[in-house]
Amino acid sequence: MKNSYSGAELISKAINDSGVETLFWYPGREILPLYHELKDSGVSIIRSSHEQCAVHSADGFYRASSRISSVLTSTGPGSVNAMMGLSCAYKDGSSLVLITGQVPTDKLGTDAFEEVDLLSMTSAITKKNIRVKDDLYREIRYSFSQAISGWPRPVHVEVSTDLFEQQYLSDFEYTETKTKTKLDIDKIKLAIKLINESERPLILSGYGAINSNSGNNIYSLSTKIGAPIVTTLPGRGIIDEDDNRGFGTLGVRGTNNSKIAFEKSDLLISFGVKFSDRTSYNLLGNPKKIIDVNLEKNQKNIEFDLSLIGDLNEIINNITIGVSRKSDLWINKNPMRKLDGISSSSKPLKPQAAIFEIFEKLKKEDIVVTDTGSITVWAHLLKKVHIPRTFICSHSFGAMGFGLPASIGAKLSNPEKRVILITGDGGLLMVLGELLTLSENNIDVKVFLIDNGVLGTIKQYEDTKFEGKYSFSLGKKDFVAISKGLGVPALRVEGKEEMKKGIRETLNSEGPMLLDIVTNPNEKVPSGGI
Ligand SMILES: Cc1ncc(C[n+]2csc(CCOP(=O)(O)OP(=O)(O)O)c2C)c(N)n1
Ligand SMILES: [Mg+2]
Repeated sequence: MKNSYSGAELISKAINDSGVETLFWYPGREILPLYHELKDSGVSIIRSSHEQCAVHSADGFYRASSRISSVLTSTGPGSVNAMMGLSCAYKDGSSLVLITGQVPTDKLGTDAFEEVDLLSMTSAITKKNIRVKDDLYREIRYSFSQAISGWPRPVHVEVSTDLFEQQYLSDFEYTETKTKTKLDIDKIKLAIKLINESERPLILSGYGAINSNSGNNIYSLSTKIGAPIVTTLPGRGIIDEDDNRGFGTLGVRGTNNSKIAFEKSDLLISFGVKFSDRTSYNLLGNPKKIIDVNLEKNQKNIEFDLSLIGDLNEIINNITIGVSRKSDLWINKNPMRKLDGISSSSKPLKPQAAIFEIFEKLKKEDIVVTDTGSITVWAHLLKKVHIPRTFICSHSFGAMGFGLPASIGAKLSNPEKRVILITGDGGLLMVLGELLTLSENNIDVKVFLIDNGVLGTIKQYEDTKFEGKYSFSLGKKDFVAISKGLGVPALRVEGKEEMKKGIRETLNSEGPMLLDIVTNPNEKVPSGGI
């Protein structure tokens, strides 16, 4: 039977029924009716310091858990601020639903106060963007199911402010239509044939395999056909990198082991790989055969010898049953090269020595989030990833300011796990308000600030390309005072012993803490991988 409900009631119920546990928002008059409906509805609500951060937090929530959350922002400027977060989630493949307020229906298209064409803006950075009209409950439920089906991507829903208080009849009926791609037996047979003919097969696993929880199945296939497993950057963790089958990352800043295995292999079998330019820069022109397995058709202009579209696990299992057993790994991995400077005691500290020391103290299941800059490179080179969704960075978009809000989302989706952030000073300065979000909500993120006083990545470039004419400064600031002023305990360390003690203290602290590690601005990230 249909009863009468306000638009805000319908949207709030749809958000709850879509399984949303946490919603990030920033206030605006136009969205208050929905906020007031939501706040006692069971969803946990976090007010971020900035709309960009609200979206990064929802993005981090998804990356660390594969569970969807939502963001609520207001008309005009409130929602334009969210565009950065949305771009990042879109490029990196994260599911979330952004609900934005819009001017009243009768003002649409009149250049009203705060009116801006949000749907045009988000059309390039969302999987779907819709303006809800009259079937609010169903349209919101549909938006959430779109965001999590297929390749994960954000969805934008725009609501004119008058709709929140308008009355509608609804019976809360919603039936999800799931389409499943039928298994193509002929292609499975062809894949089996190609693998049986191959002497040196190599498995490349991407973020799609993480989203499909395919780790165990990929491992079984690898064992049966003797194929090493290499991964993309976002695909790290599908195999424990300590395992003798895990050869590390392929592509930009990849491992030597993966590079050698790739060069010697005669067949590449890829699972859930986007083939971004970060992974495939050395793939084109290589004569080896490629079997690509993906949930959706790959948009990249790469010629595959065989492309299988559908449920990854179903495809992998059918291939594994059909292939002949081969002798074990056709190539063994070598010990990894140690990076220069990781044991250095020099003062100012080398950033790699500090990051190395932090990672030495972590447990396998701890979640590491990084911001963008030379710190991302150091962290990527120094971290061994053991478990999916425990190493998070803005891999395809490289957004500075992503780290702190994303780590908030990661912690909220994994309250039982330790979450640590590695950030640069430039990136942290962009999102300082999120320290207040940490302290106000007692969100237990350990913030490790690699404080080199410069935009390290830019300085390194200017040093090499512009004859050392590093031309600007990040200014004089006291991060400890700033952090404490925003309610997060903080400590500044300089020498090696001080740094080691500070890391111990931070990791053992109760609640959030910031460790300001002063490092050498002249240290350069190495070229290539390890
Ligand atoms: C939002 C944004 N603005 C600018 C850039 C370009 N950029 C990439 S890294 C970087 C410097 C980062 O500096 P910092 O956070 O201090 O880290 P460091 O490189 O010093 O370790 C800049 C400006 C970017 N990636 N994102
Ligand atoms: Mg810096």
